Amino acid sequence: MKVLRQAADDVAWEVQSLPTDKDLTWRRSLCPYCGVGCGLLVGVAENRIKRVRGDASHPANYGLLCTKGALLNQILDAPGRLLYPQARASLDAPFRKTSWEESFVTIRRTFQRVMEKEGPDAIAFYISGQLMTEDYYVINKFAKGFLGTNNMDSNSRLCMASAVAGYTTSLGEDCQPASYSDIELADCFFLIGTNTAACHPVVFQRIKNRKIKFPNRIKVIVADPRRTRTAEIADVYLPIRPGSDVALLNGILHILIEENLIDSQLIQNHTNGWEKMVAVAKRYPLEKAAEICGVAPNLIRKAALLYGQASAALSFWSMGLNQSIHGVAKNNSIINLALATGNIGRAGAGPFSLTGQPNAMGGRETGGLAHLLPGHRLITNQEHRQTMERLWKIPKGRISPKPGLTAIELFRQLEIGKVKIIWIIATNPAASLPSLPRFKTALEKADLVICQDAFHPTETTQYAHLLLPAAQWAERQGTLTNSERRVSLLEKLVNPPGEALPDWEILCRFAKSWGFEKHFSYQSTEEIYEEYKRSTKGTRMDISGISYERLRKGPIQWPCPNSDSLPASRLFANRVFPTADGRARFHAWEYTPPAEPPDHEYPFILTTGRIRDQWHTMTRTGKIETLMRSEPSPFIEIHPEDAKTLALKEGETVEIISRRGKLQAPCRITPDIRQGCCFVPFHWGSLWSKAVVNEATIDSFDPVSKQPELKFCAVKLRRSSCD
Ligand SMILES: Nc1nc2c(c(=O)[nH]1)N[C@H]1C(S)=C(S)[C@@H](COP(=O)(O)OP(=O)(O)OC[C@H]3O[C@@H](n4cnc5c(=O)[nH]c(N)nc54)[C@H](O)[C@@H]3O)O[C@H]1N2
Ligand SMILES: Nc1nc2c(c(=O)[nH]1)N[C@H]1C(S)=C(S)[C@@H](COP(=O)(O)OP(=O)(O)OC[C@H]3O[C@@H](n4cnc5c(=O)[nH]c(N)nc54)[C@H](O)[C@@H]3O)O[C@H]1N2
Ligand code: SF4
Ligand SMILES: [Mo]
Repeated sequence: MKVLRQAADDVAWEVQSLPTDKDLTWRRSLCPYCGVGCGLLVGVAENRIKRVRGDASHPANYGLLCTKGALLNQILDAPGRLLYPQARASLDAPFRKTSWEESFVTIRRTFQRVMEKEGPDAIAFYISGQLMTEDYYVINKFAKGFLGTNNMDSNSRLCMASAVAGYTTSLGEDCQPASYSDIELADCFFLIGTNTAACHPVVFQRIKNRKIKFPNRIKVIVADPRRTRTAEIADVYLPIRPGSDVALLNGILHILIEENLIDSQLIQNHTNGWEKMVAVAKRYPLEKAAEICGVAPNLIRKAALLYGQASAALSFWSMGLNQSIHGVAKNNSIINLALATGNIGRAGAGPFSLTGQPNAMGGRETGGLAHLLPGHRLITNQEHRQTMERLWKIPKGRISPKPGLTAIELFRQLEIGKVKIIWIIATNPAASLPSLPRFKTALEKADLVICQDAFHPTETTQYAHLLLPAAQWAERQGTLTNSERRVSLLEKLVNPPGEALPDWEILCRFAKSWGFEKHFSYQSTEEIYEEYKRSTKGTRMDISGISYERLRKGPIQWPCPNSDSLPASRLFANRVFPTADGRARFHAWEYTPPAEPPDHEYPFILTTGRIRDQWHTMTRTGKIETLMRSEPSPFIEIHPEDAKTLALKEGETVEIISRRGKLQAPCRITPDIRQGCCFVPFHWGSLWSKAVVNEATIDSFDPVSKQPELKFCAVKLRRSSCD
């Protein structure tokens, strides 16, 4: 085996021929963590994954992997696997082992009792962007088509909802226009609200490689209140005040208009709303934008000129834009820049929202949010509902026309007793939701909490009456779609432990026990995929041409309507957009303040996010020693001036108090964060430490996308007395 390992900062880059170890069988797989969707080669022996390498032939990563992906072999045997169903009558009773059949009887009885009295909308599913497309499809079908409730939302509401709404309102549909291959064709990168180096390390490495290769020609702009490692490759770093992105983007557009760096042809022939856009942008002259954002005017000007003068610019963003009560406005505003400068539908250009979870995109495709149906269809559209009713072979009018409760709404309804049952699948809300004190109480009020997870305990299993053991990653088969619309097939390579089952199978077994044998008797994930595929026929995200057989030869991007068609790697090359008149829309937004601006009593801004070596609530990565080494414990980042005012020394424990709750974390004093702001990673839940940042965060959400403001709330800080 030939392995060339280049020492890179965050990734091991391997150029390789297929391994031929004697004692291992090497198979292709896919990383189950982030939306980069890296291809893997895994070495299997005796029903165990022994080794993991990057797949040099996968176009998302060409063999690159980050630390989390490289250590995946350890997650299947990580401590705390949930091995069999467990039940208890009340939250203070111990769990006892039960059977699948008995579990289904419990669920059925409680469902029936609640439905008789309150109707199906007293039941809710809270699912995850880490499920596979086939799981998503059957859960959606069961809830919306058979149980009769649209209360089926996903943690993607906390993650991608603003991007979905942003693309839909600006471009006409939730279609990410560019591809990763555009990275090697772009000459300007605008990274805003994304810590790409930590969260999409392989994408970052590709950008960095390009910058290293052409250091003068390639320009990088980074806008983030924290100078993360992403900013290390920046020509211009904009340390903006949290929440001020709309002012920044309007200010940049203002300069582009002044300097005539706009694509008048595209604007005139293929967009609507330009006049209003110009009027709004004019209200953001450089000095005003700079003042709102809290950065030097010349930096904004420089960024605008780099972006505007580039021959092809790619903008990347993620949670710094999405997780905001202005998430949709921020998304529209970054897309406005791409439309105004013609950076869409051509090589090296595009407004590129980075998806967080491995199948966040697949969830959107299968209608895995409370307002959606498969194939980018809408619950509120009668024709869309009828198409799905025909496909699901259910009576006309069966799907409720009322959009279901979105994540935060759902937990608020649980709080007031309107929702009685919640079935939680592949997500850990008792650690990842904002305003935890209130939502933990809400969970305690439920008649039945079902937690379907690969691990126990988690912060959420503590609130469950019923635990259902799920197979994870290579223990099951299915498809995933990454950020660039690329569908990959993940094969089952080992057997799940104990009685654990794939998520789709749990739902299908339950649906059959409920009496829907005819509609849920799938023999394989391929059969589910083929049914789902039919729902995409003729849509913009047509995957009719993508079969399991074809995917076994390699991953494929949508749209791909025919089995002999080559998929389009770039959308909107003809500048025709999926709106009624074929034109994209400028949506002009004014800057407005966040939900909870700092004040005299709570003078600091708390922002939250991720670190490179942990995945979310640590149920997997927290159990891998090598990954724990780089950041063994949580921390709060604060600026040296603020530390001075608070008389804090490095490492001292700080109490962080908001209007909702409090936490404690040792302080890390660094000039890399804006003065007046502090940052705490959200990985450490209550099973791990006292630094549970979601005890303090706020559950206000964007009025359109319903995505909560996880990146901004007001707090006060003080030296902890228990230090
Ligand atoms: N290592 C690792 N990688 C992951 C994950 C993980 O848990 N760990 N999770 C995956 C998932 S699901 C997601 S959604 C992605 C998230 O990926 P990212 O969005 O890159 O991650 P975050 O750290 O949440 O936030 C990104 C940055 O937004 C900045 N920010 C905060 N407020 C603002 C603001 O108002 N404006 C701007 N411009 N920036 C702001 C923060 O300082 C932070 O550096 O990562 C994916 N990849
Ligand atoms: N403060 C703050 N809070 C945040 C964020 C933030 O930036 N700041 N980000 C938000 C975002 S973007 C996201 S995506 C969420 C993520 O938050 P969560 O979704 O709550 O986090 P995970 O730890 O990924 O939870 C996944 C769960 O699924 C289990 N699991 C793994 N594989 C499988 C499987 O195949 N089947 C089943 N059934 N279970 C499985 C894992 O053990 C784990 O318990 O957090 C959100 N919360
Ligand atoms: S970049 Fe993302 S998909 Fe690739 S190995 Fe790392 S976590 Fe996995
Ligand atoms: Mo996410």
